[in-house]
Amino acid sequence: MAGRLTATEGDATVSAYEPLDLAAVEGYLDGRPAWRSLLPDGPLTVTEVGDGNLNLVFIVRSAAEPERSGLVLKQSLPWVRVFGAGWPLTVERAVHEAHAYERYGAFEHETLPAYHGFDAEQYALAIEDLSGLRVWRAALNDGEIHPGAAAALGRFVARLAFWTSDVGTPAEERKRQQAAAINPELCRITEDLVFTQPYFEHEHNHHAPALDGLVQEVRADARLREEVSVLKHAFLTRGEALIHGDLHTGSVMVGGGRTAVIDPEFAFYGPVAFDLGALWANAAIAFVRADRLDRPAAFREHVAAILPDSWAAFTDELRRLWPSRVDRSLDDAFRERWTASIARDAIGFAGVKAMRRMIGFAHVSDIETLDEPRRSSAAGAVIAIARRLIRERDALATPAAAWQVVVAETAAPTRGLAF
Ligand code: SR1
Ligand code: MG
Repeated sequence: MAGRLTATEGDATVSAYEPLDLAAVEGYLDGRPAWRSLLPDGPLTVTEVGDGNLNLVFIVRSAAEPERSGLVLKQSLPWVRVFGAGWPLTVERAVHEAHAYERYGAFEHETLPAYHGFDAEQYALAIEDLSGLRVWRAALNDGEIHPGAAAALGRFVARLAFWTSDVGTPAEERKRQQAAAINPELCRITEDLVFTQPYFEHEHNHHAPALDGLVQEVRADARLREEVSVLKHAFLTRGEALIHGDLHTGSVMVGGGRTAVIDPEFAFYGPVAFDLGALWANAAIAFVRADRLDRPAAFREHVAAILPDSWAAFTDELRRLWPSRVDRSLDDAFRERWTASIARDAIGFAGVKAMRRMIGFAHVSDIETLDEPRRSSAAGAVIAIARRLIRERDALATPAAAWQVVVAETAAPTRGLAF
């Protein structure tokens, strides 16, 4: 392992914790027979595949049978991986990820990878090796069509909205669950990186020079900032359900007819609309990319269906589950009003989630891998979409109307770019 951390180097609770490295994984598994037994006897191969912003991710396989599916080990680092030790971050995020897999596993049998447990000393969890699947963002970037992914995600969000909220869990138990799932450090990342920093000058932010004028306009738009504050307050205070908290297309794997939701380390009791908004933001970004690359109509239609398909699946599943609710006083009329408010807020959250990927800290490969001038043109279109979704969400009201904004702004000549 890379070296034992003292309490002062990271989190106060991590004195026995050591980040794994390639050479250490095999020995580590020898000390965890339950996980080792999931792999064939004999030598192992270990690859580090973490391509997210935060963690170490190892795929472990049998050296004799490299084609055979192995095991994934995911371990928290005491800092933000893409930034380094200068941005400390609690390793407790692995606890939240493990807890979310466990809680979701009680009711979600469609979209989760097999979960094999958690090592509370090393802040590591073991899940199914999903190497036969691809990260959905990468698949979309390559123009692949994966029918059914959007609907599966809509059902996933409906089930967590139902089973972890007061609708599906008795109120006292729901409050205990909420207390156990409090996730302040990861929420703080979202509060800062999604709702605050993009709207001010901040060292974390970056964008292409051609976007300078547009970005200044965004930061000077008082009405926009007011709406972002309203959305941020909803994120801060509306503990409806144990949401995934980071449900972008990089947290989803697809392939072979399967859709798998991964990386629930941002899970906490928050607004259900935030998960749908994350998905819709990334659908909009993928749609703009597909347009700028002039992808075939069938692919563009596939991307355009992500929002309506996920929404239809969400509402259908919520309605299907409704007769099983534990609080019968929450009636059908409430369900319709709740659903309508989720739609409006999801439109706004889609706006802030799209905006942060253009002008904040963590950008997305959908846009970053485009050549100029396409890259700035695409980013400009996403900024225009995001701004309208945030400002106009109440007037738009329906997901279908929101998608019309995406289509119109994708086709509109991008204004305000300086080449
Ligand atoms: C510092 S972490 C940056 C982003 O990566 C994660 O996927 C979340 O979206 C977070 O905001
Ligand atoms: Mg992630």
